[in-house]
Amino acid sequence: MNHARIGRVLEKMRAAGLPQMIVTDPLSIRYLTGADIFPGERMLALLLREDGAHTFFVNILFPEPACGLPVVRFSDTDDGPALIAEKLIDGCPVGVDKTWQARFLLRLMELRPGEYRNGSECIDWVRAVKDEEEREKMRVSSAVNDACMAEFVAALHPGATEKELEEEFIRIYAKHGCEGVSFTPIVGFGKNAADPHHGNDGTKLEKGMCVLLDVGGIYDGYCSDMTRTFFTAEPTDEERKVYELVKAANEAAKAIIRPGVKLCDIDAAARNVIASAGYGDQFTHRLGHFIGLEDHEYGDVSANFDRPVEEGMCFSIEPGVYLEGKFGVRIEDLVIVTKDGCEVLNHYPKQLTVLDLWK
Ligand SMILES: [Mn+2]
Repeated sequence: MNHARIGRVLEKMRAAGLPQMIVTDPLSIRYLTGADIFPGERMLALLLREDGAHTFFVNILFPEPACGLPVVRFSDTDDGPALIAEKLIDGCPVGVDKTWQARFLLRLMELRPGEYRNGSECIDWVRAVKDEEEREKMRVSSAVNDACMAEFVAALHPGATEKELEEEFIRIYAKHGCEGVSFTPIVGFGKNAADPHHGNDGTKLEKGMCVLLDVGGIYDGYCSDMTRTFFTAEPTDEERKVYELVKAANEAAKAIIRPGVKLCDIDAAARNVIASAGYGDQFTHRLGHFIGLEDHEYGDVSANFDRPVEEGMCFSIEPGVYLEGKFGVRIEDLVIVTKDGCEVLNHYPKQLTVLDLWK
């Protein structure tokens, strides 16, 4: 078990008035205990208590975790929530993380009536602030993504379809030692790039189409995520203007990041650049999301989050402008907040690039 991380969660629980908390997200459990158990539909739970009497509940189908915590084992025919109920402190509220299946929580509430609260932020905001070991893993993962991006660009060729490039990109990540992809790579050609979450299809690359690549791999447990947009012919005036605008928005956001600045103000810094050029309505999503063990972790860089950022937080900065039926541009980097600014994890170039594929 990781005492420092569990200690940080206990501090947040104290501040939230939660003497006990049930953590069930397998990635949070791995983060806190080192136990790598993905239980599927079965129950897995880590009960954290402020008095230190933590308990780990693990089905006998999975190997006994050697993490130094008392473990309660159970079988498929046991009543898992009943075992948890026995270890709860009487009369005290119980925090529960946001992903626990309702059928387990509702059963526990029936067995042990009382106050239950969404305590997920006690773990989510701890995961949001990367420790030294994690910062280094995020740097390495993004360096791998930079190297893969160079190979993705080299793999582009006239007539290639989005779908076949998706498959090729997944092979390239595997070749670079990734365990998997952070998400299915997004390959958007021309007007498909105007759909921020385009599902790759049989569209063939033709001269003049823009190419939007939103890609990330999982390396040593940590996700990368980067977007670049390229042109395949001399851009039109509008394409050039939009590209430079999105790039300026990306840079404006990064320029104000330092501890104490609010997430919503970072979003506004980028959004104002785009809105003042008249494209505010075409920037249809939040500026960014937290990232780490998962591609999208809790916490948005958006108007909905006024939390001040802290040194060690890691999130994406990904402004975009989408012109339906025409083209789209998104430019995304990951950053880690430092003591007086931010460290940009992606080094793949961002200047407007025309790929000469029809030589
Ligand atoms: Mn992203």
